[in-house]
Amino acid sequence: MRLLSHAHPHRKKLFSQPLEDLPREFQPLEKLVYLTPNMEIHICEEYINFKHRSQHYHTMSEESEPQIEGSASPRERILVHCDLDAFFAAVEILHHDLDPEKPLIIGSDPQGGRGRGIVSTCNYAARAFGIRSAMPVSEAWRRCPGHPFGPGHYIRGSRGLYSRASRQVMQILKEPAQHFEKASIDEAYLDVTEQVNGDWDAAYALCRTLQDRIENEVGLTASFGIAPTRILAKMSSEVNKPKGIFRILPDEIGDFFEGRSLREVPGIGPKRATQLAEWGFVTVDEAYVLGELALGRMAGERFASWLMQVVDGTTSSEVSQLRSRKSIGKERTFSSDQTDHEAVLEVLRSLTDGVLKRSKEMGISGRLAEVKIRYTGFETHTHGRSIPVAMDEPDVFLRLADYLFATNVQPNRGLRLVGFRLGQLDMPPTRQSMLLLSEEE
Ligand code: TTP
Ligand code: MG
Ligand code: MG
Repeated sequence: MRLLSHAHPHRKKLFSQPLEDLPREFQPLEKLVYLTPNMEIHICEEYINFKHRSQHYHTMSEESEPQIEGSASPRERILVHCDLDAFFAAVEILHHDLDPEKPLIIGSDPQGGRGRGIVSTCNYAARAFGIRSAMPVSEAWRRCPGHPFGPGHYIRGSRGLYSRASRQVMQILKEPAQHFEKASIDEAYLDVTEQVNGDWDAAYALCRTLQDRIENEVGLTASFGIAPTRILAKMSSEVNKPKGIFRILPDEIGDFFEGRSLREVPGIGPKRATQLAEWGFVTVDEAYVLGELALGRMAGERFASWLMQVVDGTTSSEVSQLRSRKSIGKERTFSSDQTDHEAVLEVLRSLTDGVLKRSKEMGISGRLAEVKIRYTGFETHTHGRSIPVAMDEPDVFLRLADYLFATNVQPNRGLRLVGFRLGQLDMPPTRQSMLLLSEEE
């Protein structure tokens, strides 16, 4: 139902190839839309941001898109994007009870300014020195040296802490949302349209509540964006950072882009922005008023079409776990290399079981079973097998894991790690797909 709304009625030209230069998240779905003689619209949609492509077909008649009075139209979803503020740094401050007013930089070892790695992130006090994520750590040191030369506090960071904090936050965000999607370690999308009954003020109040809960229960500050599409929600969460909430109503999108730098649009990288600036286009509205045709001549048709859709508010508003996930996996590293393969197989079984439990919780199924084996000396092999339809039945994957391990493990070799991964993810299995499989057995 909702998918139809993504097919812009005035723009029949559809993507046939992914926009290579956009980050995965914002690559539009590859779509083929065609009309049948009885005016049915067929949408063939390919989730191009998956490693293993899977196709979904949707069929619906054109009249079946009613405008329901009093509630949001199918096109008008209310999406929330939440992004934690200076995430890694905030977790370290909380964990080590550090002074948030002192510049804290998380990243590779600065080695007194000679370090060759990069900055992961830094707190807002460090940002005042001009330090940013992905900056060479030597440059960060130059701007704000560490002890004993300056006030900078440099930490390598501890992933485990961040994952734990992330899980706590996601648990809070998941609660009220019918559609929830963890997009990265510190951000998530929520479709709250139904929960707030299409009311944008209620959505704002909900974000305030979530923001307070994250602060009180986890001790971290978060920023929220509320808007009708994913990309707009993501851009909004940046606007009032830190600890901000910003909302773009559907009729405010044009105003929002007025004077806003093209560089602020996720998906427009420095290369593209520089190219556009050379032609004299620095802001989104300057590029937009050119029109799709003229902009397309200069910057490429796919880019032009995409940018028009961003400003028209017709890019994706789909919130689904599947968008950000390629696979679900678990692995175990042994403290000493194992020669008892039977015992390792038992571990593999319990990991597989854990993965399938997790996928059930998330409402996700998969087609690919993959077993990973690392031998003494770090030599790593993965062995995979696909089934014809996506499933989330533990028994099916336990048998596949057994089979893949037994037929591939090299006898008499020490094992250092074993893992299981469920790939080629899809929505939960339909009754039909279950039937198909049982017929094959
Ligand atoms: P971001 O949300 O991009 O940044 P942030 O949370 O640190 O700051 P902001 O307040 O602007 O949201 O990234 C989340 C975490 O991901 C960040 O804390 C550290 C990590 N990260 C890296 O390790 N390398 C990077 O280049 C970036 C951008 C982030
Ligand atoms: Mg963040
Ligand atoms: Mg983030």
